[in-house]
Amino acid sequence: MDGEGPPTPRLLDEGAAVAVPLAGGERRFHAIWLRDNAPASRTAAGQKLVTLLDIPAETRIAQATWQGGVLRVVFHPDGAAAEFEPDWLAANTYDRPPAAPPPGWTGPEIERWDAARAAGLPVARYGSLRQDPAALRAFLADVRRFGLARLADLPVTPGAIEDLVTLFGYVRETNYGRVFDVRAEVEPGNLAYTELGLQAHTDNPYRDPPPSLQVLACLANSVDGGESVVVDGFAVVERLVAEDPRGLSLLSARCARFEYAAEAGVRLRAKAPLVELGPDGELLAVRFNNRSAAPIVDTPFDEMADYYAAYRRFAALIEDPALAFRFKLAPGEAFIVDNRRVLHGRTAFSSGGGRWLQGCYADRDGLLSTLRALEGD
Ligand code: OGA
Ligand code: NM2
Ligand code: ZN
Repeated sequence: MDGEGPPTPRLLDEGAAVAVPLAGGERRFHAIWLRDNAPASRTAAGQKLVTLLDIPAETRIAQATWQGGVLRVVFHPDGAAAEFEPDWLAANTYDRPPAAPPPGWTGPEIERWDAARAAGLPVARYGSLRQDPAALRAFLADVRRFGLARLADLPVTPGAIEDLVTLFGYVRETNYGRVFDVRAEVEPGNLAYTELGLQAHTDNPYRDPPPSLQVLACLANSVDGGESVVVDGFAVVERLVAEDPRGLSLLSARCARFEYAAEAGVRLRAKAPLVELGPDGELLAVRFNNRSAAPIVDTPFDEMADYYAAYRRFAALIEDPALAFRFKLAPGEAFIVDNRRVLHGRTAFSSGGGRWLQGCYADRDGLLSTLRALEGD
């Protein structure tokens, strides 16, 4: 004990690590980790100045003591010293019992939804988003939590969608343009530009990476049909795992292929699993787009029949009316989806030019950054 302070940290394994008593209990930290995270090796803006190769490979802790409420560590062999706030150490601990959540898990910031829950989500007013940071924050937080947010009162003007994206991030320009018109065309290069219904899908899985956000805004929708449908792909995966864990392991372990080549000068191709898991089984993304599916050739012969059975079940769950939320966009209404998570589609509509949407891609990182800044995080 150092006088009145908390118990003295204990050196472990000849200084390779230290066990630090913190408010939540004792937490171990490696010498190399502490040295790599020493506050003084960053600029005032938080950017790291020192690379790992600048740190001696044989770094050990020579001494660790509390001084004035902070942990002071002296390193061997060069005698460098660094100080760590206990709150910072507690917030950045990696000394936890290994969690073994089931594959397909998601963190606390994600809430899965079904059709009934989606119907109850708020519809934001565009004017409020522009004027009231709290309203913008709530809207963006819904995108993070549900992968979906709806909006009304957007000006019924071509290009208004771009101003909407500017509120939180950056337009992702593609071969379809910064903003694209979705309406029936005479020689459609994409089934989007017809009156056909579109099975719920994620957009552009033939890109690497696919755009992680899509906004669709309505300028006209006086047709019969032409309803929008959205489905939480993470809820679909949850159902699939509950029924058939092996189905999930097949869809996540083997790559599907996608391509789009209907325009002169465009040959987009990508391969990725239909369900993407992180190395620790965290559910990261789904990709599902029948229009752009290329032959699946990365699943071995002996697994293909089971793979297709899981793929079919995935497709059937997407159609389940309990999961798929349907609504009809009116002029001035829009929605945003997390294109890594939420599938969208539409029902067929009567011909005659009465339906006109504009779409725009953007990315989640910009949205989440704006949201954290609004949250003061
Ligand atoms: C698309 C699309 C939806 C719609 O173009 O990819 O999903 O409502 N369109 O037309
Ligand atoms: N459009 C509408 O991923 C897709 O091909 C969906 C995208 C053409 C930009 C259609
Ligand atoms: Zn689409």
